[in-house]
Amino acid sequence: MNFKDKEIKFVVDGKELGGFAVYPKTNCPHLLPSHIDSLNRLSEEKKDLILSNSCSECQDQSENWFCLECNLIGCSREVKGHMAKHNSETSHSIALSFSDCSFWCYNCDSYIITGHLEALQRKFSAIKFPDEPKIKKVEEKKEEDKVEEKKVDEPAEKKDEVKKEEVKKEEKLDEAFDKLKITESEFSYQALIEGIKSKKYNRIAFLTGAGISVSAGIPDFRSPGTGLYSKLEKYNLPYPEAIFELGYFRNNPKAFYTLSNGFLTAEVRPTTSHFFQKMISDMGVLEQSFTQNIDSLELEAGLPEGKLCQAHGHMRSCHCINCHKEKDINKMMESIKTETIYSCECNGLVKPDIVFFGEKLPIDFFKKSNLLKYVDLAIVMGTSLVVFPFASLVSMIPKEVPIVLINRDESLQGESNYLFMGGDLDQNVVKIVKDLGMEEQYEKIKKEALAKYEKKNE
Ligand code: CNA
Repeated sequence: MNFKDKEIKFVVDGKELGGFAVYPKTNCPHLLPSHIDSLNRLSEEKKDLILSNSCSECQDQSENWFCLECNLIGCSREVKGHMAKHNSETSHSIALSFSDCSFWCYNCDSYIITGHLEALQRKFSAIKFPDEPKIKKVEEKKEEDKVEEKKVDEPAEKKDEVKKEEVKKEEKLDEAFDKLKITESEFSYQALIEGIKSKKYNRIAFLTGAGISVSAGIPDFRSPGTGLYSKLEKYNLPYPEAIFELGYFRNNPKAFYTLSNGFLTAEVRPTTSHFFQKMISDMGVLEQSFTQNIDSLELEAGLPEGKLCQAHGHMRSCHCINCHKEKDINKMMESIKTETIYSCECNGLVKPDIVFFGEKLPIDFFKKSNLLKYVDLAIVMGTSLVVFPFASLVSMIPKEVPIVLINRDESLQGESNYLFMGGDLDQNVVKIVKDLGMEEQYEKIKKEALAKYEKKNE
């Protein structure tokens, strides 16, 4: 990985990966003590602005910046660029992003960071992405008490039966755990469990791929026999990746629409790995989850949107590839289900907002990748790590930070400070949850998320 000056290109082994990331400047000459004062005031007196705000010019609420000079709020260049316009009209240079609490200098045209700013960034992040309250609601407590009372009333034979069932379940789990392959390289499984339990690791990152959704019923790409790429013969593609290539899509959209029916339209529920991430988030120790998946199952599991970076986009919206107008996602899904091509009034093809090979990754990916410099544990799950630039995220994790890979194949090798948990992903995660002694919290998260899911799909 090679960072050049400020606007850097992702370069791995001399190969440019496409897309740009921005490395923060540490000596911005435009940052003044008055800016820090303004930020302190914001963190004390105007906290609400960090949570909800709109652009002073267009009222957009999706991605806004806060000018440290005059406290004006303006939308980003990804929206209508009103903060950039403000800078060109006034030369007020430094702004705080309400989306991810980073700082940008319009005069340096770069992200900026200093010790002061870093501390403030943490403060704002804590306001914006607070831990969910851990105090149980009175009703919940009453329900739990009722269950406990019921247990006490059960007759002795029933209790024995339940106990036998539990022992059987434990034996089955132990059998499954025996098949898992744990390889330690300077970082032990015990250190992982103790470090999470004690919250020694309190800035955890997840890097995930298709493998985490396989047990939901969505095939991955590359698993031999079951992966999507091994089922593409009938589409007569020049090579499997063509199905997700923009150039190929322009000339042969039918192939994408036909293949996506079933693959992208199936009703799927989150898996063990998604609930596990929500559990880590609820503990207040999740820095960010980066995923290559487009299924949004992390959100279905209850992960807050701000904690998730969907590097390859998602299926929650769609656009025309010609005039770039946003189109109706329900219509898109209907078109996929009926395998008919969805075209815009301008005759352009409509494509869901997933990143095809040959397209740039969302700006969110490049912004948030900077967070990896601050993580203290990285958990990589269900990915072959062959798609770039996502795979290059691993090299952005500081050397001293332990990496855990949970995957059938050992897609990372030669790392130090590294733990490989081979075998089935779900079983490995169940083992971790069990060894953390957090089965109850996990089950509660799962129950709540599935209940919400069922209600939504009624
Ligand atoms: P991939 O290359 O198919 O790799 C998946 C990895 O998961 C492999 O290394 C498998 O060994 C591993 N794996 C699969 N099942 C299990 C299991 N049960 N237990 C343990 N390990 C398992 O997929 P990547 O994510 O690395 O490739 C990136 C592509 C895949 C991205 O562009 C995604 O958009 C794309 N994709 C996404 C989805 C989805 O959203 N669910 C599905 C299929 C492909």
